Amino acid sequence: MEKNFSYRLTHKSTQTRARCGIFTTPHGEIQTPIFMPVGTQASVKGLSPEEVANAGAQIILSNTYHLFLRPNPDIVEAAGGLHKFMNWNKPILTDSGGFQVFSLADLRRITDDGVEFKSHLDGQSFLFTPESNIDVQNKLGADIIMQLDICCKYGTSKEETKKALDRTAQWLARAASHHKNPKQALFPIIQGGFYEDLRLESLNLALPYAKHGIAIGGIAIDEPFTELCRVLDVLAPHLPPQIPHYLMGAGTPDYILEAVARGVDMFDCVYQTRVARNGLAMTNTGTLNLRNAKFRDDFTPIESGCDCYACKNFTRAYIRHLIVAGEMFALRLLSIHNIHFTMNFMEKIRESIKNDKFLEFRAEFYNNYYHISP
Ligand code: PRF
Ligand code: ZN
Repeated sequence: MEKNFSYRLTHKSTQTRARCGIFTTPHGEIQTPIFMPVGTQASVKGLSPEEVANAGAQIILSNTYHLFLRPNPDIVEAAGGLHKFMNWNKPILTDSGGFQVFSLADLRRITDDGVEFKSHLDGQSFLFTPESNIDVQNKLGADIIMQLDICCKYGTSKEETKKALDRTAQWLARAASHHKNPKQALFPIIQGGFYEDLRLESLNLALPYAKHGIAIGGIAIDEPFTELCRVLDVLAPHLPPQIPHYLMGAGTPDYILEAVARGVDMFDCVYQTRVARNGLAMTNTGTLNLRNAKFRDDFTPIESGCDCYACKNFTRAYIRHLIVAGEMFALRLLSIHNIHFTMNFMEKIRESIKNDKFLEFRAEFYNNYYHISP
């Protein structure tokens, strides 16, 4: 019988824990380390699936919380699943919504059974249990689905963090026994905040369920960067090498470089498309704010040598004009460029790992992008 999922490591850095691999899913292969553009509402904001694919995306992320509230999972199921509904034929990952619900703060209540929350749209109350959340993700039909988890904010006490990780582990067991579709890989999520022993405990509780992949949650939120690195350093030696490791909600170049060095294979972030909507372009020499008047008569592309649609066809001056005039085409062009830039950055990371030059690549990138020498 043909296997629905497999992960094949192709290269390992001798300098760091960085690795390259190929993750096979029912909708195709993913080269890791990989960045996943975010399409919260079954759309990468402003772009057609064709544009997202042309920018180099191999897999996108969507959100159970949002699609549960609107249009609702039955509609997506009736459409034939998320892939058909949004006309994206490559792999999709859906996040459980644990993090979105966590962000609602006063609009939620957590019990052993699940999490009760009020819709940010109309205030209506709902309950996600680990089982009902799987039902929703089964209907959406993504290739990779995430367990319902509890994410603590930075600064949460050890006692409360421990309670959240215990519940997260119990919810994992319930999610795993409820999930029956072999065409969807369920990833457990490691929590445990910023406490070394709790992180390792959470990892050990997740391991028996980590068949196809494992995720690290609860970091890359608003903690200092050094704290994120510290948690990754604790986990890195213990992550099972034969499956992909996904760092949830991280995707700026510095986070990617440090996490790849610590063995992380998958990333997602709204940064690329969110900052595009503020006129920001990512380039190899740092970010450019195209609102700036100095670009008024700059008739060069966002980044020379970039072969994205925006750079091949338009100038900084034109895009600045669109931003100032409030034209939505500006955000589309910047989103295309930022996604293309990041996909290309991942490709360069993979190349550097293959040539065993990851550290050299990282040092050079930092030097050019952040103008700092590590
Ligand atoms: N849990 C889930 N999704 C997430 C996170 C998490 O902890 C994070 C934290 N960076 C981003 N997205 N389910
Ligand atoms: Zn470009």
